Formats: sequence, C-alpha cells, structure tokens
Amino acid sequence: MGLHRAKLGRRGVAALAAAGALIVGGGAAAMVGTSNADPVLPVPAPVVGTTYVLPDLLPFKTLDTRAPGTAEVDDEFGAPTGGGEASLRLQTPDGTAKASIVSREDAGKPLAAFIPTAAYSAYQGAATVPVQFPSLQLEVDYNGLDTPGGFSTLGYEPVYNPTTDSTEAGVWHRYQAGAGRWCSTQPIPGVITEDERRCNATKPLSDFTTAQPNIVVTGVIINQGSGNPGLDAAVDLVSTPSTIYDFELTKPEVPTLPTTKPCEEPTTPAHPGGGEWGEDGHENGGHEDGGTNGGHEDQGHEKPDNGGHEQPSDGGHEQPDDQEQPDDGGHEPPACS
Ligand SMILES: [Ca+2]
Ligand SMILES: [Ca+2]
Repeated sequence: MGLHRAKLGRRGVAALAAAGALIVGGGAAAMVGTSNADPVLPVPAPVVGTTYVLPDLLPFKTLDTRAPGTAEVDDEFGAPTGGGEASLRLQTPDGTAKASIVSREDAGKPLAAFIPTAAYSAYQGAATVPVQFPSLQLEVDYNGLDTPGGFSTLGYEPVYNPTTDSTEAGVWHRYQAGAGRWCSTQPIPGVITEDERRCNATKPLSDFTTAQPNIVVTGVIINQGSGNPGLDAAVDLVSTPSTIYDFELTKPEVPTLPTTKPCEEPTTPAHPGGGEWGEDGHENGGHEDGGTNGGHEDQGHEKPDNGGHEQPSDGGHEQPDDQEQPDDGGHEPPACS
C-alpha cells in the first residue's frame, strides 16, 4: 500500500512537473501538506458526542423568559470554530427582559462531574454594559435528592472571571466555566453565606463540593437578564458531562459515499436525517415527531417477504474473473467477500 501510494505520488509529481506546475526544490510532501492545509469542509458533518439543538430548542425548555427577551437559534453571529453555522441568539433589549432555557438531561449528576467539563462559547454583538455576556447556570440540590430542600442556582459569568475570560465584543470566546468561579442565588452552608448570595461572592466549584459532598446538578441553564439592557449576544457549544449542545438551524447530514461498489449490497439503510442521530437519548420521547410510532423509520427496509434480496447461490453475481479491478483495486476495503 505504501509502495503503491508512493508510486502514485511520483506519478503525480511527474505530471505536475510536466505541466510546469512544480517548482524545482518543492517536494511531494510539501505539495500534499499545502493541499491538506484547508480544514474547511463543504458540508457540515455530524460529530459524535454532540447534541444538535434545533429551533425548537429541545431538549432545552423555556425556564424564565420575560418579554421583550428572546432566545432563538439564529445565524446572525455565526458560530465558534467547530460549532457549525448557527448559535443560540439571546436578546434582552431592556433591563427587565430575560431569556433563560434549561436542559435536564444531566439531572442528578454530581456537581463534581462539571468541574472538568462545563464550558461554553459566547459572542457579544451589542451591549449597553460592555462586560456583560450570557451566563451558564447550574440549578443544584446541595444536600442531595434524598434530603428535602437544598435548592439553589449557581451562576458563571465571564465578568466574574476576569483573569481567564475576555469580554471583547465581536469575537467568539470559549469559557471553561467548570474551572472558574461561581456564585449562588441562595446561601449554602459551608460555602456561601447569606451576605455572599446573589453574586456578592464567587467561589470555585470545588468549594461547593467540599462543603456539600452530596450536591447534584438538576438543570443546565443558559441565561441572559434581567439586568442586561441592550445585550444582543449568542451562545454555542455548551459542554456538560454527557454531551456538547450545538445550536443549529438544521441537523448536519451524514455525507453520502461517493461511489457504490459493485459487490456492495444495499444493506445500509439510508435514513433520511441521519437515523441514529434522532435518538440521542431524549427521555421524554417527544423530541422527534415520530416518537410514538416507528413511522419515520423507513419501513421499506423491514422484512421483505420474499427472498428477492438474497444473493442467488449460483455465484452468478460474483465478480467475473475476467473483470479486472482497476489498478487501485488493491486499496479497496475487504468488504467484498
Ligand atoms: Ca435536596
Ligand atoms: Ca452551532
């Protein structure tokens, strides 16, 4: 394989040289390196471990949105690197407006699991108060689910983490929230006093887990407002212990294979919309409109009631001996038996 590839490489170089495209001193490796330098793909491809959040915002739900505050998937500010083409745009035109959505897919996970994972990307398009950005919040039960009470909401904002977080407008930032400092809406014994609540103090998450070892997260919240007048901003690639939420207008498509091999049976269903992607663990089953039946699975692939799809046993469909593979046949994967 390596030899073959090298041979092709020399051929390619020779062809380029013959065409006058190769400058003396340049090598094949340099040519390849140049041609591979552009990472831009023509079609966004789905990424394993990503949950695509489409304009219905599921699995997020509106938590506390107050007009004229809005939260919607939009491509106005694009997306951070690796975040596709769109993001969650949050707008709070005045100081009373609020936009807040919550996902409970990680409900019950220890807060400690968020320390190495919690992160988000954010962009500020316009702001009355220049340092303000959307916040990541974690709704918690600090004394554990088996003990009554213990509710609070922990909040992370770039402005509370000035040593690590830029608040420059007009560019996407990545905020490693789990490693930063958080405040709490409620006092929490051993870590947040009455005077320190409502973001009068910020602490690392390890202070919370040390003081309250049973503390668990009950909701992951993206919030803007109230108190953020004139803020027009966006959030994307929200990381939790279980997934990365990528806000997109449409779900990326699985690229189609460029060619069909002659011996390849059509055994791989071409699920429109990506098949396994639709079933990304939403517990309520209500995310996809086909949740109550199998109707959106393409029935055509299920149990054909005759043997018509079986290969005949006479070998007639085997590759004829006289049909030679093209000279790159040696590179075919051993899928044809
Ligand atoms: Ca509790
Ligand atoms: Ca996105």
